[in-house]
Amino acid sequence: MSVEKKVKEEIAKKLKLNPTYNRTELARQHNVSRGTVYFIAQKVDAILAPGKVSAESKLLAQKASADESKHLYKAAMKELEATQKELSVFRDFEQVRSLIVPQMQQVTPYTGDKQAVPMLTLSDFHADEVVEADTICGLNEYNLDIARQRVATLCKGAVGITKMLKRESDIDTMVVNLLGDFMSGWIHEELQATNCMTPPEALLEVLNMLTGILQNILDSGVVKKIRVVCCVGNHARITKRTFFKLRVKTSYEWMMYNLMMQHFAAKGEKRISFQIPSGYFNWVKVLDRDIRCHHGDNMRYNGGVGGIHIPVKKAIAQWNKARKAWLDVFGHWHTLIWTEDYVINGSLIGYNAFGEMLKVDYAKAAQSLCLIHGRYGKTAQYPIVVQD
Ligand SMILES: [Mn+2]
Repeated sequence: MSVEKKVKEEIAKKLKLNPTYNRTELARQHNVSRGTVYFIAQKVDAILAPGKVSAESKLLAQKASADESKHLYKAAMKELEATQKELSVFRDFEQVRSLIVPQMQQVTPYTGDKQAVPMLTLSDFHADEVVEADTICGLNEYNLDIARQRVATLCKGAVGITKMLKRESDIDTMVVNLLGDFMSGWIHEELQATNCMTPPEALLEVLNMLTGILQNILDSGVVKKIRVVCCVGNHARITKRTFFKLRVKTSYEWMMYNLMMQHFAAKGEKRISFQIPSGYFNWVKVLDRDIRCHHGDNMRYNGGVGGIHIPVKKAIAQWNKARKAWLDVFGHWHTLIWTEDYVINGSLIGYNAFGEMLKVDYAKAAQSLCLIHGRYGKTAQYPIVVQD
């Protein structure tokens, strides 16, 4: 019920109870004009004593009625004005619209060079290491069970993304970079005390994990061939400090890669080939582009402002003087970063005290898959996030 109606009813009620109620007083009480009161009184009088309406109240009632009509007229005019204004905006828009002619294209499947190679980069599993959630503010938790679950997620992601990429590109080969630190080893006293496996146990676990990943991809039929490019990390070493000249052959990972290669050779598996490293770098040519793969520990970074990019760019510029790479691909920093010139892989272990100490950006555990396109170069880039 509108307030106005309520007020009118209130006045009528008072007049019915006392037909001689002072009209002026009533008007003042309800903050309405005397005319309104007389108008109401006229109606009440008509009910209480038909035929006894005074000339004065008749006149005042007519005035009140006229006032109300005037008020309604003014409101209607105002509304009309607003509507006209709105309409003119639409008229202007119509004029502008006729000036814009969208250039429509015929969207047909791409017919140029569609050759492409998905490049899956795996590194930094640290499968023997344990991350207790409460030591890292609950940001991550890691143990052997979680590592195995993450590997399962990784397989699904790698196969699923490649299937999707095949819808628009001709893909028959996948490059899988195995860039080291799949195990943490006993290189520090702390790891020796806290790891869930000894280095030889870790070696066997990771050997089975990686062989499984490769076999899964082959079995999925998503690619016809896999080229595996291997690099050793800094963690799987058998020496106290990383050897420079003998880096590769003092690493459990070098042994593991050889075992993997022999495993597939013994099975007579022709669809997979291995590039075992002999130094820090392992180069791979993908669709005529030179890619320099390495673990990523040969760069110094101590959490400086500007992030890891400055030392990385400096290192790449120096290495390029010796042999120019189209792209550098490495891990070690546990942070997934894609740029034009380099790809830094994430980790399977995820955020831990190492990341906290390095002050790298927090990120969920992830590995990298990107597409090298014959015509367009490095195009699609997918993080395979393996952490729930
Ligand atoms: Mn490392």
